[in-house]
Amino acid sequence: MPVAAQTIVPNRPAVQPAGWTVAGVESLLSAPFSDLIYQAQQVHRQHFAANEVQLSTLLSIKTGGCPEDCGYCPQAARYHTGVENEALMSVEAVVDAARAAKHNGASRFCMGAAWRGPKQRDLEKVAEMVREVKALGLETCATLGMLKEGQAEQLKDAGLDYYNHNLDTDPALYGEIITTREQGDRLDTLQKVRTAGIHVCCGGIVGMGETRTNRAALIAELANLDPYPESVPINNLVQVQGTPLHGTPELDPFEFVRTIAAARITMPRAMVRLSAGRENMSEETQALCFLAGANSIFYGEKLLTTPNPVADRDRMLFDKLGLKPMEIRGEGAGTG
Ligand code: SAM
Ligand code: DTB
Ligand code: SF4
Repeated sequence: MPVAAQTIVPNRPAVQPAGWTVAGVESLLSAPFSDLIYQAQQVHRQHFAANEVQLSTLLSIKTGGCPEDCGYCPQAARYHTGVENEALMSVEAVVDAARAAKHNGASRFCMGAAWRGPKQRDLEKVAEMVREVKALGLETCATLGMLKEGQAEQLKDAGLDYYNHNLDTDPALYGEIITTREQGDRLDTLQKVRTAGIHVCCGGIVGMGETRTNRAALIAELANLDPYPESVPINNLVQVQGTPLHGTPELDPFEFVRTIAAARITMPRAMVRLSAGRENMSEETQALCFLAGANSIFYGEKLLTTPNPVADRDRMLFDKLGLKPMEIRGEGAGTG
């Protein structure tokens, strides 16, 4: 009789059955690789079609010149990265890009802006973009920075499905990566997004020189959000010359895959997105990420300012692996 793979029983606190401790997540991350992947596959198949991957296309609707100092970001005004500043795009140009993304097979369109947060006048224009992109039959997502009172409601009224706002890293490391805001500011915006009834897309970045314990702390923090996010992007740092984090030692690809698996196990119904970093990732590593429960990618030759695999390359990879693009799942998509 074949021996069943060992199920990893993480160290959960007794009084808080839904809670994840950092040690519990770290024990997942440290498990024998095959056991971890086996468990992640089981969880994945309980909640999702095994071979479907959602395709999201990103567009930078306002580029560069950001006043924040995020140590990873090529769009911060204070770093000299060669990114050209571009003002907020016109509604027409954004809708044209969304139409092209839909034509290429994307089901979600995500609009990103290099702001600390949107000014009211800009928000009204973004709301118009959301309205028109939604009317094309695409799911809509926006990432605009911190929101003020009432702004999340305006985006909801325009038809925004998801708001992306990442916790980025272990709370204990946050101050080393970003000094112009605190992680608590992020939590405030996430609360506003939730209260407005918009789905939360919230994840982080790995490969910033953090330890496995730091990665466990990030995953535990995300999984303990109540409720946990509907969509969890796991970004591998894209190193851009001129940013403080350029030159950070590369993360071992197996550690990246382990982080995806831990996100899948701790947030079973979330869309786990294999996000930034695919341009320099082997097909084999990407396949392991899908095996570990990733079921969403950014699709199209550019992320916001940095390269992403061209659509043909992804189509070939999907053919090799027998993967299919996920259809839009209707109202409530992402909640599993
Ligand atoms: N300015 C807004 C904000 O920070 O929330 C929205 C745009 S910002 C570029 C969106 C996310 O992109 C960040 O939270 C971060 O997680 C991710 N990101 C930025 N630069 C990155 C890089 N070089 N590598 C990986 N992810 C990155
Ligand atoms: C997310 O978590 N990753 C995307 C999206 N949300 C907005 C952004 C990745 C940006 C990578 C660096 C760049 O292209 O500028
Ligand atoms: Fe600005 Fe967002 Fe980049 Fe930070 S991640 S510098 S807030 S664009």
